[in-house]
Amino acid sequence: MSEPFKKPIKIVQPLLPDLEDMDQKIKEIWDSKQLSNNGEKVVQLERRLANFLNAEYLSVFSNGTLALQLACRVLELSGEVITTPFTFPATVNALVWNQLKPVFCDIEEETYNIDPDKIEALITEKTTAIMPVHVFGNPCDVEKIQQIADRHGLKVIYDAAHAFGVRHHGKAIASFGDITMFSFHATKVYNTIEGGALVFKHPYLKERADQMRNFGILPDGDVLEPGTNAKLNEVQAAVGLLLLDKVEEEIRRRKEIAATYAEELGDIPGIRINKPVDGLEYNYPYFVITIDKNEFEISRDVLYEELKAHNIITRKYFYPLCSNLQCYKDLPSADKARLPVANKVADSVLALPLYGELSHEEVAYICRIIRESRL
Ligand code: T4K
Repeated sequence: MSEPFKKPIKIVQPLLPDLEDMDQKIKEIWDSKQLSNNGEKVVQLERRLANFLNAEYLSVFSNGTLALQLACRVLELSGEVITTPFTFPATVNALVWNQLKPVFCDIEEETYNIDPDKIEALITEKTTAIMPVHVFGNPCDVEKIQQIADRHGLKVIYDAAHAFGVRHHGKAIASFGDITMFSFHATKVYNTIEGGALVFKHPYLKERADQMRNFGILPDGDVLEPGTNAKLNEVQAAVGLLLLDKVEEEIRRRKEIAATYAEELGDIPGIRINKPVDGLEYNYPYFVITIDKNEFEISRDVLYEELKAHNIITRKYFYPLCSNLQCYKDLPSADKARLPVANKVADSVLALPLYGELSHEEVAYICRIIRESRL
């Protein structure tokens, strides 16, 4: 068996601006003495992001979770919202923070996304929206979901935390649904350290969200609806501006690494690689495999420990499943028998290290340990 790697291989390494470029931006901010509250850099970032993401109406926020919360608020949702259990807790938490009841729908085994064929059975007279997640950047079946929403008069909010820059059959990922949320957390393909954005279908939604991220203050100074503080600051916006020039190169490198992984691991019995769907311009946010314990001979959990013992840090995204968390497990829709695919996937999934600076030596080492672990 191989020796542990000389230094820990992290699952993610944040994309960083060059220090000299950052110095220059900091100097500009210091000179302006405007540190937050819709300063010049935030305005510039919103314009450039709108352009990059093909979005007509876009706003940035201090993180993706608050952005999702505000999306529910500006759409005036109430009652029940159908969502996926196979996601980061932030998705479901955002509903509960708006006094909305999450209703879990099972997922597709191929894409890990919400299964559109199982949504309609969950709709009641209390349902007001669907909140699907483009899991690991793979687009949901947006057409089927929109047809269901139209038939039942429901809103659609996409959690596209992982899907920055993704295009499907030539269409930008944010062109679907009423609102789409992107996360710009440090661990994402593109980041502003902490941050997020909403892309809106209608300008009035952007107008309301812009007020709500600034305490709900209206142009005349009055507050009609109490808002929150979800503003991005100027230093974070500067990071975002600089990283917009680097993100395409980052994605290109990740694509190469993902191809190496696929080549090295593709023929191992019991390993299935989560592949981008057809017709996709993908962003390679994670490299995810699922382990079939019977064929691979050891379980996902044993493989995780084996990799850890060799200084390779992986993540069981998304385990535990949201529907099995203490705070959600007693919901009627959280019953394991109703979510067989999601439970199976959550028990077998493993995200491997993926970032532009991951070296060929590191990828080769990770693949070797995975092969050796079943011997
Ligand atoms: N919806 C979905 C589907 C999401 O996945 C997320 C966030 C959200 C909504 C909410 O968006 P935000 O409010 O976060 O904008 C991480 C991230 O914190 C979280 O943003 C992300 N999803 C989630 C999938 O991953 P953890 O708890 O796994 O993070 P942590 O601290 O364990 O870090 C992961 C690895 O990254 C570690 O190996 C260390 C490394 N790392 C991390 C940071 C922050 C670094 O090397 N440098 C760093 O600065 O949640």
